[in-house]
This record gives sequence, C-alpha cells and structure tokens, in this order.
Amino acid sequence: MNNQASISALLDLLHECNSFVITSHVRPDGDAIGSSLGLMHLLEAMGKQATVVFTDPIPPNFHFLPGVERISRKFPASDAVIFLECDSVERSSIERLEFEAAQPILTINIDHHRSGRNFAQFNWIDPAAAAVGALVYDLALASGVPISSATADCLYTAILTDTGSFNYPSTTASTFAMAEHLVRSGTNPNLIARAIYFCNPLSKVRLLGIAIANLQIEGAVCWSHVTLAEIDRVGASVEDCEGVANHLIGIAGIEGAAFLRELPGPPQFRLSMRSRGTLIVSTIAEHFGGGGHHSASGCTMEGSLKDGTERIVDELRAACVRLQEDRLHASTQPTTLLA
Ligand SMILES: [Mn+2]
Repeated sequence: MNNQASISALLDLLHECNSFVITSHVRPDGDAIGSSLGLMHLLEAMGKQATVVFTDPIPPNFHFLPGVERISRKFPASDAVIFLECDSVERSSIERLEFEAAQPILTINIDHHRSGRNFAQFNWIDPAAAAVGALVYDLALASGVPISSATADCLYTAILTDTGSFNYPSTTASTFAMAEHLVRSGTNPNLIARAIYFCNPLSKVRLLGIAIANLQIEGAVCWSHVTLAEIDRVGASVEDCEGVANHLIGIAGIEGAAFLRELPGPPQFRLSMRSRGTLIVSTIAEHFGGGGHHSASGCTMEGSLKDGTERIVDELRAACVRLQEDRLHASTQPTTLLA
C-alpha cells in the first residue's frame, strides 16, 4: 500500500473504534513521546478516547508537552492498540502478558524505521518519513480535523528531534512545509527549543564530560564509553546518557561514531551509533541484533565493554574502508559530458 492508501484504510479503522491505547518504544525519545501525544490529541479531537502508555520515565526536557501529565504506566482495556516506532510488542513499553490479557480487537503499527516489521494487524511503515510524527501529521491532515496548538507542539517536537533539528538527510522541503503549518497552528519554535535543548540537567552535562574524556579516534572512526561507576559518580540517570553519540559525530572528519554505556547485571552494554548519512550504521546495529536508521541506530550487546568496543570498532573500520572504495570507484567512473 502506498501512503495515501494506508492513510485512508487507517482512518476507516480509527472511525470503527472508540477507545485507543497508544504506545511507543522503551527509553522514549522526542519522536516516540511527541508522536504518541500528538496522536492522542488528534484522536480526542475526533471524539475518541485515547490513553498514552509508557512504562519508562519521560525525560525531563519533554515534560512541557501538552498532555504529558496524563501518560499512564498502566495498560487499560481498549478497542485498539497503536504502536508507534516499534518493530514488535516486545520493543514497546507494554509487557507481552499484559497485552495478551487485554486482548485488544485491533493492533496498529505505524513506523518509519528501515528495520520495521509487519507485526500488527494493520501496518504502515514508511522509511522515507522524517519522523513518525510526520506520519501522524499526514494522518491529521487527511482526517480533516483542524490541528490544535497542543497537537502542533507534540508533532513539531517529534519532527524537530528526529531530524536532528532539521539537519539529517531525511529533512526535505516537505519537512519545512510541515513545520511551517505546525507553527501557523500555534507552535512557538523558540519555546520548544528552550525546553528541549536549553534545559539539560547538570548530571547530563557532567556525564558528557566523562564521555568526551574517554574519547578515542582512529581515522574517520571515533568511539567512547561510560562505565556504571562513572554514571554513578555524577549521579546520571539513563535519560542523561541519551544524545552523547550526537556530539561524537560532530567532530570534523568523522564518518562513524559509537558510544557504549555499561548496563547493570551480567556484563552487557547499550550501543548507540551515528554517521553523517553516507556510512550506514543500521546494518552494523542489525548485525548485532539491533536496528534503526541509516545514520542513527543502536542495540544492546552482551559482553564486556572492552570486547564490545573491539568488535564494534572493527565493523566501523570495515564500513569506512568500503565507503572509501565506493568513493574511489565513483571518482574513476567516466563522467557524462555536458552538451
Ligand atoms: Mn522516530
């Protein structure tokens, strides 16, 4: 199904149900939270009941979003469950047992990850979309329901954060057209930027300092880590560890960056990778059992930080070599003469 067909089929399904649970992935980011709350406001404007469920904490810089105080940790009975940005029930905040006990009539999956899977009864996956918030925006337009300023704040936040503040390759003219419409619908970009980017807890900045101190660089690859002891030392929360990899890929000449965060329990860690769009990190994440986007992806891996770092850096090195070979190949191809 193309997007238009998906949207009209989805609108038919939404009209048939009265109550909805909306959820997204664990460790929710701006797109997960913004698109969930934006969809909640849209469904309510359509006369429906909607509950957003997250079991993981909402990072403090998203506490300003309209409706965030209504996010539930419990999974209520409903006609339909809508999963945003999830490739499975397991990836969501909802426990499988809780999900099976509730037996929703309908499951809906809306995603924009390349690793997205058709796990629900209705699936709409568009890897070209800049954010799931952009898909919810398309849905809102097609529904004919006017976009309220609450909906606009949530969807703008989703799009702003998932495009890296309109910097990633997924940013196109239509991204700005959406942003323009959302601003016209009541969003104040300056207030949103202040809430998201100028409200970092001190513990987050101190943790970034440790990650920068642990930085290593080799050619176009860089990597860093934080241990549990280091996370404890600055009193950092799990949310404080989000976004470190974005700083690593900002270094001149770097094509691939990896950030490893040690996890409690048996030796394991969380890996986040970034590129500038030419080196594809999602295939490396998939190789290790994770997923994501071309230029931003991650996974959880077992083993020590030291062994993990070696395995990941090997993969990034190899990806860089392939990238250089491709560039060399492209530059030796005969160029078409302009008439
Ligand atoms: Mn997203």
